[in-house]
Amino acid sequence: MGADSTILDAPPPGAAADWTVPQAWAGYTAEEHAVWDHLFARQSAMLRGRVVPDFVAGLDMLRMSKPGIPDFEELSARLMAATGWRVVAVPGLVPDAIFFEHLANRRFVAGRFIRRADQIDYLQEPDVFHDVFGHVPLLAQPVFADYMQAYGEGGLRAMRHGAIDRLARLYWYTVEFGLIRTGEALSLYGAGIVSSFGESTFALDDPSPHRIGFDLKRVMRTRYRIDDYQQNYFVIDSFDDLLRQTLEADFAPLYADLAGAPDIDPGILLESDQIFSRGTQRHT
Ligand code: HBI
Ligand code: FE
Repeated sequence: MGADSTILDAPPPGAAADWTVPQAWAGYTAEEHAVWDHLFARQSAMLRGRVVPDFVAGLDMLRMSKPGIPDFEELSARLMAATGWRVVAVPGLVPDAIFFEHLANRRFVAGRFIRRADQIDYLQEPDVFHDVFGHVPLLAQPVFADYMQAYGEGGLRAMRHGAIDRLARLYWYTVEFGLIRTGEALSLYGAGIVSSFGESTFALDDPSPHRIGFDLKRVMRTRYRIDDYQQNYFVIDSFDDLLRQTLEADFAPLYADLAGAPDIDPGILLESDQIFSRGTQRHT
């Protein structure tokens, strides 16, 4: 996820200048592969009928149901053929500029470590299950793949405008915790949701959170919490619409506009919101 826990300012020993490390796939233990298999089976069952069909298509196309932690080389070869993206290993959270630079060049950075069996449901730093199971399937979807690259380019521009916080909110409420309309119903697509057992039902079915139509400026003004389920989720119409809304935005005037606008706390509804469901906010 995009949290800012422990980011070093220089690549640690063994990492390249762009912070990448070898995945060292042959070094995973049988226990580590078993943790992946357990999480994979549990999430695939949970997501049936809840996740956007493009996600399932991505899992299939990338042959991700093959047992064990995926080998990034093999995964990248399939992904490259689909959309020109690759998956590269990093030691943990990397600085924003490095993160954006990779995305802008169609490289998705993924942690290589996997949570321990006693940490199945909660961990602070993104591991290979979150990063690869959560994020990679949709990178095989051409429009979403373009959106991720545009986000990386937008990040590099946002750094020059001192607007990283705004952009991080966009990432949070789309790439990590986004919902999407599928006909009359809503489906999951955010990686933070689809890689979480608890949040994959909470985000879709619980009466507590608000579900609000996606609006770029609204999202960029909304704070988020990193320590619990979200109090509001934003719903996009389609990946085309998400890409169009963000690509069409001319970032300099957008950030100038937002400079005077107050932040919005999670859990708050505005007059102008398109409300899909008004939450009880019981779970806070
Ligand atoms: N590094 N490895 C990794 N993964 C992330 O998701 C990540 C990161 N560094 C910065 C970051 N995310 C975010 O803070 C940016 O989206 C703003
Ligand atoms: Fe993430």
